[in-house]
Amino acid sequence: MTIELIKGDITTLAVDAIVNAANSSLLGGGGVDGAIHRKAGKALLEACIAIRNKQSGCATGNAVITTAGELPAKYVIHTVGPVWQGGQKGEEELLARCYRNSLALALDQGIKTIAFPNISTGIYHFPKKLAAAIAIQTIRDFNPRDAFERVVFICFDEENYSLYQTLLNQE
Ligand code: AR6
Repeated sequence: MTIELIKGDITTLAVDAIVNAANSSLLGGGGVDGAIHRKAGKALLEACIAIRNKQSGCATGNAVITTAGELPAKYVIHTVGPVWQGGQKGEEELLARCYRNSLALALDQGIKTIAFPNISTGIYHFPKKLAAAIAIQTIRDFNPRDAFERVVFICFDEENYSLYQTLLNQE
């Protein structure tokens, strides 16, 4: 597995799957979720509504997969990160579960290349450095990691990008 770091917009990536930092309604929102829904168009929203009708949305830490509509990626994996509430509400484990469950879904689907945004570090206020450390460790610990050719961390803001650069270079 190659771990890659990119600075930019996840909606431009032609990977097998991009991960969306969604909310439990699955109906879209701001941040990266808004950008993904805007660019993917109606097919994505309809796929999300179909999942909602079957299983009433997506719980924090879980993930669901849909078509990617008009995006260059083939699939969107929607995961719901925890809202940071000070760190005593299981936020760290819930964030790790987002990465783990997204990879498990991808594995089931035969996905080889996948890109993650910095889940929970925007509107949900998870501390960026801690979130980056959890993201990297969870990806490195995933078993079987050889199932994936390429895992991309895509950072939209400079602060996340430089945190990832530092942490990825530490080993
Ligand atoms: N490409 C990649 N990363 C992006 C992009 C983009 N186009 N746009 C923003 N980011 P956020 P959260 C980064 O707020 O904290 C939504 O309303 C951004 O810089 O999108 O998990 C959902 O519906 C930040 O580092 O997600 C939920 O209600 C990261 O994406 C709620 O926000 C995550 O920021 C989820 O909050």
